[in-house]
Amino acid sequence: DTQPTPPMREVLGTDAPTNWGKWGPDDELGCLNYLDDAEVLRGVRHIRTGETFTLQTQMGHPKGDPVFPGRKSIERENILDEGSWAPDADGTAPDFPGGLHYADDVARIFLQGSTQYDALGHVWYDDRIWNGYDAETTVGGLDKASVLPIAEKGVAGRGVLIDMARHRGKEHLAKGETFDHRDLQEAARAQGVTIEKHDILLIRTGFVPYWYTTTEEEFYADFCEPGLTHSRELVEWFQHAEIPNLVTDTIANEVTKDPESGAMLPLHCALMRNLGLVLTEVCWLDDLAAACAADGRWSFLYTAAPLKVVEGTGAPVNPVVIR
Ligand code: UVW
Repeated sequence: DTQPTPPMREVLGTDAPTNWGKWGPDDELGCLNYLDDAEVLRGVRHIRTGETFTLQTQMGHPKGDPVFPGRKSIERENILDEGSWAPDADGTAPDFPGGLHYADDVARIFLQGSTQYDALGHVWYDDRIWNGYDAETTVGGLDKASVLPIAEKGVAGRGVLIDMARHRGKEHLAKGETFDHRDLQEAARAQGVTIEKHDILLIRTGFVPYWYTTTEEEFYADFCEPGLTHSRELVEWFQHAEIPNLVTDTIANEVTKDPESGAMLPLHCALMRNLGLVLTEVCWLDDLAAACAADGRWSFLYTAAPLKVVEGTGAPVNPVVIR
């Protein structure tokens, strides 16, 4: 295919739906503004049994962590352990009165290198990030729309899980396999649940689990994750449903390459940059999905507290669901 990929503004349309200005000129929370106190209580009303599910993947799994090409798994180094106090050690370990010994680790991580919240300023096109802030504000760290305001707020509300892999009778969706808002609603109907206004939307594809059962070569060969595919109707659907937060078990929450235009990650721009919809990626949804399938209840309280990384492009998180 020799057709050049059009610029993002053409892929999305110059009149693409936007929520810029909706919450004022200084907003850094975007659609999380929908999650007010009443929405938290609506989520609480969907707790029945008290079972809890953590949605983070392990950081530093022996297999390595599923990351977007170009990123790396956490590099964790132990810098103090019992050996630090051995007679032949270098003597730098602190000699605490009472003889206390302790273990310390230091880690180098990609903030987007495991289960994480993307900051609203994480992606952009045409020199503008979320709410119209100048892309210059990203230089050296996000001065605007970093992950910090999201982390300061915390996320809680009614979550609903749509299991696209189960709906299509697959262990995991295939590379490049797509679905849209109509497919989500069809799957929801089959599950007997309704996606309601302001729901935190969780979508299971089985693709992160696939990482743990295949080889690295196979996982990254012709890398194209399955996922939501861009259309104006889909973006309008998300805008009208006022979805605050999209949570998936893929690395990027959308099909990697738009099959129509060839653009990479257009929904990051259409949903995050333009609508202020917050993305949570690389989640582990299998245990939650199994419990939901077992008793047919697909809604619950979803909570998440990403780490408070000042100027961060994103932050690791371990979301907790209570059913
Ligand atoms: C990129 O932006 C490349 O990835 P993600 O938002 O999935 O971390």
